[in-house]
Amino acid sequence: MNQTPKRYTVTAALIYANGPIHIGHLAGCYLPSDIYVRHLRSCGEDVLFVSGTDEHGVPITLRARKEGLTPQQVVDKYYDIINRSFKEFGVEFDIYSRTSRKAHHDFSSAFFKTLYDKKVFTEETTEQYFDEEAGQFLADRYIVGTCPNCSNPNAYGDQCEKCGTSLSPDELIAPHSTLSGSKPIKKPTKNWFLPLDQLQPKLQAYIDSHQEWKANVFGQCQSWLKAGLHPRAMTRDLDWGVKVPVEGADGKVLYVWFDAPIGYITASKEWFEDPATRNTLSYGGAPRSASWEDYWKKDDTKLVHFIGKDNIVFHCLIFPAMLMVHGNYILPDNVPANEFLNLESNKISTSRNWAIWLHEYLEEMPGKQDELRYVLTATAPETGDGDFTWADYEARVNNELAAVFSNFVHRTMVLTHKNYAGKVPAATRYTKEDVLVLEEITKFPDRISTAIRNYRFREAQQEMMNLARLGNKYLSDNEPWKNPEPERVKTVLNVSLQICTNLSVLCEPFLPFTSAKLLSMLNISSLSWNQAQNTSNLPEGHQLNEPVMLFAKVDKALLQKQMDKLESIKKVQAAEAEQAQLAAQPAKALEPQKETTTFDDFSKMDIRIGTILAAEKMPKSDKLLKLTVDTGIDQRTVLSGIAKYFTPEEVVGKQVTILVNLAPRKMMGIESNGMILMAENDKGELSFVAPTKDNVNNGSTVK
Ligand code: B3M
Ligand code: ZN
Repeated sequence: MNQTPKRYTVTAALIYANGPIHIGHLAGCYLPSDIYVRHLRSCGEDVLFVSGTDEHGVPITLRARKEGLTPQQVVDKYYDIINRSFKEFGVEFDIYSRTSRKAHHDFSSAFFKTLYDKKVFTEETTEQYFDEEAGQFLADRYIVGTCPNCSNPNAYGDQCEKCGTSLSPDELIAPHSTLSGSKPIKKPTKNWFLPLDQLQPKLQAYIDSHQEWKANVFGQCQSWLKAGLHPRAMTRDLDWGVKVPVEGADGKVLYVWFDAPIGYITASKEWFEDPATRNTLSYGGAPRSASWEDYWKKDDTKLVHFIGKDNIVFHCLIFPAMLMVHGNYILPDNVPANEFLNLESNKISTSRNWAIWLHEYLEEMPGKQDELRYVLTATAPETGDGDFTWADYEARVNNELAAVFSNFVHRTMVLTHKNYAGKVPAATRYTKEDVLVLEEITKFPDRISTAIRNYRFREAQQEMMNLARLGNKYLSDNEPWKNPEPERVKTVLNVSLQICTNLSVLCEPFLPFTSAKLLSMLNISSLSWNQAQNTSNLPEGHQLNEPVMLFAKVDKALLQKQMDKLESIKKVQAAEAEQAQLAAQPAKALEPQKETTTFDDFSKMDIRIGTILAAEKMPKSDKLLKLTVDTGIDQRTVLSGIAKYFTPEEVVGKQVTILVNLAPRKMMGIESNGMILMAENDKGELSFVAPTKDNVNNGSTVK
């Protein structure tokens, strides 16, 4: 938009209510949006900040099947966990709604009806994939196959999450059903399509007018446009979702990516129409505009969608297309999508449980919200994928939050209490150096603001820390604790206290809990962003409250627990991977029957039942175990190539079948007398051959 916005509508992705929130979600869109909104409000802007859970679509029904719950039970369960953890983490939406509410069913259904009445949709009967075993059409995540774009073998029927391309089931190579695993057949069914192909020129012009978007977002949009858009079905043959409000659509619901973004609008409307849905916020901003329509239909509103990179196509092309054809709505002004966050160098994965879950963090590291907020913003995946590690968490908390921020504030407060009973001393005479420091202080609000408004949150937070660094250095350089001149000490502490005050404003978007503690220590109510340009916010003689420590070093024991938790997940993963690999090994073809042998030849073999009395690993061999076997006729040493499948401990005491008259053989300097008979399956796994009754004593013959 070319004008200065009068108000802002800020949305954060409506996450599927099919699992809890993890740090990847936080770093991807919830922390950046919360920082952005807190900052705007601190500047006195009029902002409506909405989010909620996406409670429709196949991700929900699949989860319900997995957990043995109904879809409604699944969304109720996860809505509660997610909503609670956001609140505790200080991500403060005006409203945290859910798409299963009646208000949303009504509104999204009416939106569809408007497009239908305007004859926007093309109505088409097409052959769609159908799972005969499950008796169901396969759309979206019910069907997977190979992505035609990047060859990812696990692309969904509506999108490849690896390359971000939006797909239709027909485009998948070698598709199969995720319900039964079977190869689907085709069956005709009627659906309503949004003609994205016809809208392409308008969408192209829209994207072209946003060269200022982040390179990853702009680039992806251009490449989809270049490939050419196709009509896309906006309805599905499913029973969970918003019913399609037209005749002849029994058993059909709206495509989840049709109704979900409309959820942003519904949530805004709910905030105005049903005050019970409003969250209580800990901070202010300008008064709100009169109606939800101001936030969605007025040209002087700036609409910003915060999302993760896998949602780009839906927010930058499909939703704008819907808004365009509906008419009356403004279009997204920016969609600052982040890349992904890794955890200890590995991709975060819900299905492999490789994640740090927010609700668990909050429970296991109580009171440490700002520490996590800080580290996640410091490593935010803004321009490329980021990586969270516990070692980095420890280093940043100890070396930055505790050693710089907290240390500076604490020293300033303690000295003021010690020297002046907690009353702000007067600054009587500034040195040249003081003047430079005071001048520098005034520049921070603008610097931080510019970075935030341009979606560079890492840089913004770094700048905020630079102010704390400046204060910490100023205090250390001036050493007021050992300066003999009382007037100088007063001035130094006054300047330091002004920095603390300005920090309480400038840290608030990033560290809201810390800001609140700081305000309470300083015994002031919050100031506006612009006031942080002043260097005399705290008047002389103002009484401060007792100091508290803002940040402590990370508790080693708690940290170790977190690291151990990841280690044990790794072990489970490794075991599962091994299992999967074994299962995936192609079965060996069964050996053909050997040549005929004679009874005489067979009876030359003396086969007995014996018991393993002792076992040990052969040094320098990963195959051989050295066994002592009681054959009933003697006790002897047998070397057996079973070490890959059995440990010495587990074979001791086992009854086995042994060929006792095999010619002795020397291996690795030890003579082996006989051979233990083993059964080998088609995967090459070994098992002992042993009697099935317990009356078979050692020495019994096998014929
Ligand atoms: N529910 C995808 C997700 O949870 C989708 C976002 C909707 S935003 C309108 O990642
Ligand atoms: Zn792909």
